[in-house]
Amino acid sequence: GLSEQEWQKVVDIWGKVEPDLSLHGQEVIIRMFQNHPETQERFDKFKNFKTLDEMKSSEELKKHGTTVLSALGKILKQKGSHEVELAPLAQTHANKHKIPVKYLEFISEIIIGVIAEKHSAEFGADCQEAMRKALELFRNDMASKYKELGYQG
Ligand code: CLN
Repeated sequence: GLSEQEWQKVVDIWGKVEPDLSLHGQEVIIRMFQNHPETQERFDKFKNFKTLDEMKSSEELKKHGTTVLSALGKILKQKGSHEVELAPLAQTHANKHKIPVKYLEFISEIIIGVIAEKHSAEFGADCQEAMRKALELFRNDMASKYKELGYQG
């Protein structure tokens, strides 16, 4: 798990992300589609986007980015006691969207990359490490839930 100081770093940096959640979310989703095109295929509503312009000008994509990051923020703020928030997410991502754990790894690295770019001064090595651990915990707990649900992920 993470120490109290590590959780504090995670929560503090999230406080820098939150005022501009939709911009961060849009960036995360676009970068994920560009770096890992197989993830785009999972979205009926986005799979036909071809160009970067199309992605950038989509309000729907921006809205989805906000949805994802606000769900993640709620989870991170639980500092590991996220059972209640995580269970429904594991349920939909296993049974409905069929999202392998590998894709959760992709998005985790991208989230770290986007924060590093936008908040380099506040997101030093120790803070990055804390965020990486928090996202690992999130993924591990998603993976355990997946198994309970009979999805190998
Ligand atoms: Fe996701 C929908 C949170 C990673 C694919 N995702 C949702 C919803 C979230 C949410 C809240 C709406 C409610 C629901 O269906 O449940 N997703 C998250 C969080 C993360 C996340 C938090 C990790 C940080 N999701 C992913 C990916 C995966 C994916 C690993 C593919 C690439 S990133 N998510 C989906 C899909 C939907 C969805 C396909 C359904 C979108 C729609 O059609 O509305």
